[in-house]
Amino acid sequence: MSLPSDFLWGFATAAYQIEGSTDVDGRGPSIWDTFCAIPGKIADGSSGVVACDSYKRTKEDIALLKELGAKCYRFSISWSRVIPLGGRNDPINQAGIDHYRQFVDDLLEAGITPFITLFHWDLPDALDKRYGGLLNKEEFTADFENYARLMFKSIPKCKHWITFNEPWCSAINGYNLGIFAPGHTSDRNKSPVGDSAREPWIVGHNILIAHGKAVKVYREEFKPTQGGEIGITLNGDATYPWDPEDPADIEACDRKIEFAISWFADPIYFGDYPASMRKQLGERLPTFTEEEVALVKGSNDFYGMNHYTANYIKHRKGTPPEDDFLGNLETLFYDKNGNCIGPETQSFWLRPNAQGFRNLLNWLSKRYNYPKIYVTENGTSLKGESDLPLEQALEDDFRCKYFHDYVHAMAKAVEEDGVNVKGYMAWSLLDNFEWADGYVTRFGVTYVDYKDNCKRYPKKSARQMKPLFDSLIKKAEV
Ligand code: GCO
Repeated sequence: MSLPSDFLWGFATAAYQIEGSTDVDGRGPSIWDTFCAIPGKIADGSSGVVACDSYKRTKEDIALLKELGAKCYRFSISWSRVIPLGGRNDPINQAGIDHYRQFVDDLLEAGITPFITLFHWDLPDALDKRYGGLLNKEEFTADFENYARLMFKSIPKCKHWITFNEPWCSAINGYNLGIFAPGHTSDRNKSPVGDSAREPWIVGHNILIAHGKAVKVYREEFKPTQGGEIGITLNGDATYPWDPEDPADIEACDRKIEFAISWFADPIYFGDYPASMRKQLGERLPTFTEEEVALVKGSNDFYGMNHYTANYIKHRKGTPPEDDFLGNLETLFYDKNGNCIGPETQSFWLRPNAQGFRNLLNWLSKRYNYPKIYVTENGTSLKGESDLPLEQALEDDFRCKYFHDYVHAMAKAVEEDGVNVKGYMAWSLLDNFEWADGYVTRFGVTYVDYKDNCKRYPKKSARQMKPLFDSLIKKAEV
C-alpha cells in the first residue's frame, strides 16, 4: 500500500473558527458575528471573538505546522477582512489583504503549500442586510466574483484555490434547519412551493453560479500566468443499506449521496441536478439557464472532499417529511441485524467507519470519471475530550486510530482501486470554534487551552501524522 511521491498532506482550518480579532485592522462583521450574538444559537453561548487568536499568531501557527512536518495547509480568508462591507462598490481594506498575502509568503518560506478557501461560511453581514445575501442571485454572484478576483490578483503565489466550503451546510443548516448563520428555517407547511420552502435550493443554486463565475475569472484572467488550479469542496457521508437484502434501501444509499454531493457535483460535472432530486423536489429546485450551464459545467480542476462518517440508510415510503433534504430516507447508526456503524464521538452525527471512506472515494470516482481529489477535511472529535485534564487530552489514541484507519483506507483506494487522490488535509490543526457547538467539541490535533491564553499543545495525533504519511508516500525517484 502506498501513495504517490508528490502526495501532499497537512492540516485544515477556517477563518471564523480560529482567527479571533473580529474587530481588528478594519474587519467588518460577518453573519457569524451576528448569529453568535443571538441568545441560544451557540451551545455554550460563545463566539469567534477570540477563538484560537490565530490572526495574531500566524508565525506561531506556521512554526507548529513546520514542526509537525506538514507539506500543505488549508485555511480560509475572511471576506469581511478584505472588503469589510463585502460588495463590489464597497471600499477595500488593504490591511486585510496584506495580512493574508504575508501569511502566504510566510507559509511558502516555511516550505508549506497553501490551499485557500474563499468562502467558509462567514459572509460579510452587510450583504445579508443589504440584499438578502446568498438568496440574491444577481447581487451575490457579482459580489463574490469581485471578491474572488481581488484575492487572485492580490495573492498570485497561491496555486490552489477552493471557491466554497460545503455549500450543503450553508444551504441546509443556514436556510432549512436554522442552526447556522443566518438561521433561516424553511417552512413547507406554510408555503409548499413558496419562497421559504425554496430557500435552501435557491441558495445552493446561487452558490453554484458564484462558483462558476469565480472559476471563469480565474481561468481567463489568472491561470494562464499563475498556473494554479481551482475547485469546490463538498461534504458527504458514506452509506450502507439498513437492510442489505432490500433493493429499496440499496437504492436509497445512492439517493442519500445524490442529495448531499451530487446536488453540487452533478451540475459541475454533467450540467444538471440529479434526477432523484428533481423527482422529489419538483419546482422547488431551480433550473439552470443555458448560460448558467456554460458557467458551471466543467468548472472543477479538482474535487475537494470533506468526509467524516457513515450511516445506515433506510428508505421511506410516501410523502417526504420536513427533512426531505436527506432524500426521503432515514439515517441510522444500527442496521437491521444490529450491527453498529462505529463508536460514539462528541459529535452526534459522527461515527468513525474507515471502510466507508474507501467506498465513497470509489463511488465518487466512478460517477465523475476519476477526477483529481484532494481530501480537504477528515477528522474526529472525542467523546468527553473537553472534560479531560490536559495531560489526558494529549493522549488522544482514539483520534490516532481514526487517522490511521482513514488514511490507510484512502491509500488502499489509491493503490488498489485506482482512485486519484493527490492530497489530504486533516481537520483540524487546532481545537477551535465548532460553530453551533461552541468550544466544547474539539477537533484539533493540537490542544488549545482557552483558559490559559490559547496556549497550544500538540496531541499524540499531531505527532503521528508525519510517520504515518512517511510510511506510505513513495520516495521520489532520483
Ligand atoms: C466543515 C466544517 C468544519 C467543521 C468540521 C467538524 O467544513 O465541515 O468546515 O468547519 O468544524 O466539519 O464538524
